Amino acid sequence: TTTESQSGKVIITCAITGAIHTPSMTPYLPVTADEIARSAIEAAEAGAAILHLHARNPETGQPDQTPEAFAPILGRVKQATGAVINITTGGSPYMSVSERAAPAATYRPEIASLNMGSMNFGLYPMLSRFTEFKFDWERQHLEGSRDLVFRNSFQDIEYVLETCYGHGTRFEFECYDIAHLYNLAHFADRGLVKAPYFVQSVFGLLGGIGSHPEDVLHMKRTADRLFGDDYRWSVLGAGANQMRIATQAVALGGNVRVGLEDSIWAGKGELATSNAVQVRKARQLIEGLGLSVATPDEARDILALKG
Ligand code: KMH
Ligand code: ZN
Repeated sequence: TTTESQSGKVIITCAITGAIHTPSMTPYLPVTADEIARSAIEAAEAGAAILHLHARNPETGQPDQTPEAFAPILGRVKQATGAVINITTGGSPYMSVSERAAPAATYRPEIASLNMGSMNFGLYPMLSRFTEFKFDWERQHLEGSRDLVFRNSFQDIEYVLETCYGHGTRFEFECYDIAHLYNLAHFADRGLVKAPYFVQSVFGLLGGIGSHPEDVLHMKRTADRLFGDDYRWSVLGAGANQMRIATQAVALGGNVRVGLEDSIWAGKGELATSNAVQVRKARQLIEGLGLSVATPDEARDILALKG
């Protein structure tokens, strides 16, 4: 099982800024390269073995997927930490797949994310909570999601695999629904991906699977059946469900992803003041369950990364 193969070590991934949340939602969202790098370094110091990175335009806070936007972030983070770098190929659902793959293809990180299926991507429910926006793009970003398909066709997935695989980059397979596990199994059957698969199950995004404990169990049971010992499981709960989902998954032998990309909260109605705050919470729950947090090198071992 996944529990035995990890010998009690749990990998914390921290997703620093992403493309879901916007600057007006929280003053703690890192936006400039300097803020993103500092926040990532703090997260690594708090126990995150893997840093999942996006970049933003420093003036507007809009997601920026140009390789140039990543350069200063990567430089600083690599200099200050030994953490595993994970570059997004999801970018934002408003971008084309070639735009999305460019930073990972350019910088050849140990890990790149790979989104395993197309889906609706409903961010508009956040309009009921957040009403004041400093920039026009923020409201459009939420409103536009009523008619937004996050496109990850089979051809798109192959494109990302082709542009990144030759560099020894391995993948965080983002699975937002059960079908996405079957899509991964399909690529495994075709020999286009190699075990151990790092499966990141995403719960509670509108358009994907829900965040009920039964959803979490169903995801794990299906992955167990499809991949057996050939996968390592990690979970992320979007929004306020983050820690409840993390707790259930860690108890089941899984790894966890936290960070302001997926949730801006530290408790009910309480904004997380940093990424490190959430990493510390994850560490507490892991240690509270009698397990320990994997170092970056232990994570490299568990996930068979190039190092
Ligand atoms: N924001 C997450 C729900 C990516 O960057 O490839 C998924 C994600 C996508 O991290
Ligand atoms: Zn991401």
